[in-house]
Amino acid sequence: MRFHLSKMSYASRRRLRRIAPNQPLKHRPYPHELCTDAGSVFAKQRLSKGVHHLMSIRLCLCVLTVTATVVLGCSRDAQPVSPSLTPSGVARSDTASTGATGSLAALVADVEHTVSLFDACDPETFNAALGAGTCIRPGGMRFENFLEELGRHHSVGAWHFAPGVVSMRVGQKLVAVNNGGETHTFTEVDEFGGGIVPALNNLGGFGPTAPECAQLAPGDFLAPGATSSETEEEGGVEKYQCCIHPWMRAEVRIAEKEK
Ligand SMILES: [Cu+2]
Repeated sequence: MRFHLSKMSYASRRRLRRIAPNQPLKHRPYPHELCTDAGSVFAKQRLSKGVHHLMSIRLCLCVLTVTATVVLGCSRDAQPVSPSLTPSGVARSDTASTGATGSLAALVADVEHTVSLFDACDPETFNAALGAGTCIRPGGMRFENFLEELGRHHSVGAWHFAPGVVSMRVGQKLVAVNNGGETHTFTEVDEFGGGIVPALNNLGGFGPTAPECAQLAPGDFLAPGATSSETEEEGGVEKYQCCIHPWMRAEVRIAEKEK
């Protein structure tokens, strides 16, 4: 019982701190003290020994209820933190807690690093120029503006991989997700190069088609919503690009496993 009261007091302090963070902690009553005070006032009004006895039972029940709540609450707080996705979509191994069970190595191996493939195609103008179904997202950049920006900047910012640099470890999974409205590829290349659409290559000045882009299989094309993944087997730096929009690029830095 002494252990439970001690644990309840600690958790109650935490709960009160959340409610009123600027108040000094030592002046705030604990929940079991509130129960005791209320019980004392009530008992004095009755002035009966029997009622005192009844109140003692009530107080015990009150303390037990609060203790059970605190213990359950502490149990939930003690859950290990699962690897989570950052806003950029990358699961970071350093956000993983070792928790009470399971080894750090197992948690690191389970981490996925996601690269999102984005675009901003306008379905009306893209489908009119390139064929029905080319773009299936709502709104976006008109096709003529897309070509103009590509010619001027040799890239179109809304068409990109995010993040552009991924840091991960051997044994972890690299996942590509097409969150755009057009088909893209996430193709590993030895060196960044041109894609498979001559008009875009010429407009952007990307040079000859990368050899890996010239050997694409049907499964290498990721439709909107599609994903691909692979587990990295060895350390080093890998380059990935879209073979349709060659300025969409990512560098993946893979560290060796920790011994
Ligand atoms: Cu693309």
